[in-house]
Amino acid sequence: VALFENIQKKIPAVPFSSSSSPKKDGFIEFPINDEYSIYPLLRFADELGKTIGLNKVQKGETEIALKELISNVLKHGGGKGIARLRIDKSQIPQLEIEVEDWGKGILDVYKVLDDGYSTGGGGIGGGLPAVNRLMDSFKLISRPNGGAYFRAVKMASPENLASDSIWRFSVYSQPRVSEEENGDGYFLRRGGKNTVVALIDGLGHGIEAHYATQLALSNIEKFHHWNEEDLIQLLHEKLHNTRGVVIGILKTYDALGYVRYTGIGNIFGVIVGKKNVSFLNYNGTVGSRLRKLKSIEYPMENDAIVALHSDGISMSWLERFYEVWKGNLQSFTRDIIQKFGRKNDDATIIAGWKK
Ligand SMILES: [Mn+2]
Repeated sequence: VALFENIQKKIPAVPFSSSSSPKKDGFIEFPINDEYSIYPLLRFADELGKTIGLNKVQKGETEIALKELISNVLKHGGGKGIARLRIDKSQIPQLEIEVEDWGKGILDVYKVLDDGYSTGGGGIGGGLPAVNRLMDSFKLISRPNGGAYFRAVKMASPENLASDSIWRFSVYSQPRVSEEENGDGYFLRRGGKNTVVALIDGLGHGIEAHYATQLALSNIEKFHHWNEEDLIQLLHEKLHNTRGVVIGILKTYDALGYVRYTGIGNIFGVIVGKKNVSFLNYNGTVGSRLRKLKSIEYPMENDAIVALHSDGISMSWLERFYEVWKGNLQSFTRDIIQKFGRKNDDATIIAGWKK
């Protein structure tokens, strides 16, 4: 069973696993037979969208996703299927779409989600990647005996998550002395109400480390909204011809009192606050040796600092925190590199401050 799941927005108090056993309660079903099957679906989705307060953009995105899902059934899913729609108001109000077909299934679930990949048959090739990008959550299951299942969710803007706290970030990176290419890399992307941070250290240093890290970055660029466990699994597959990387991924949420961290190998992560907490990393190397891993949530109070850095920086700064912390993130990251950076390795630090 090939499974892919992508949840872009954190829903408070709902475990991730809840979406893997969807109940059929409250769904309205629509048969998919031909190109006209889309019209009743679009009308009903529009009605449901109004009920939960989707705005114009959200309704437009849902419409495109629906069209792509139905067109996928017609072109690649054997031409027949079923679509289901319902709304759920129990948490953040949301419109849920399920589509099933009885075609051949999907051989490579990651590949069909790559932008520019075409499943052939004259499609524009942007179908499923577009659904993945436009919806707040997207899941697909390809069954071993044929057929595919898709689930996509559009959430109304969660006004109740309005926030009074602000995250700031600063990054500082330098390659090993005498080396031109940096084997470290970082990713920092601010979403609506959350931020995705990744720190990557290619094994060793120099051009090959640089190559592995850049390949990881180009995939994170495309798939940063996936849940972190799936993202690291994807990177592991994409990097199998490289020397591999270690990686730490951090997600922060403006309105929530925690951050989520997922890490493999030698990346140092810590929250410096009333109490210091170090992040747990799993053993392994992305690209060559990876066991099952889990994201972990860590409480984070306002005014705390979070820092991720590569092993090119000595961890001893933590005991001498007030020599480098002057209430300014930029000077903090620069001073850490200058005072605690090792000359014989690439060194990178990303620090965040929740004010
Ligand atoms: Mn290193």
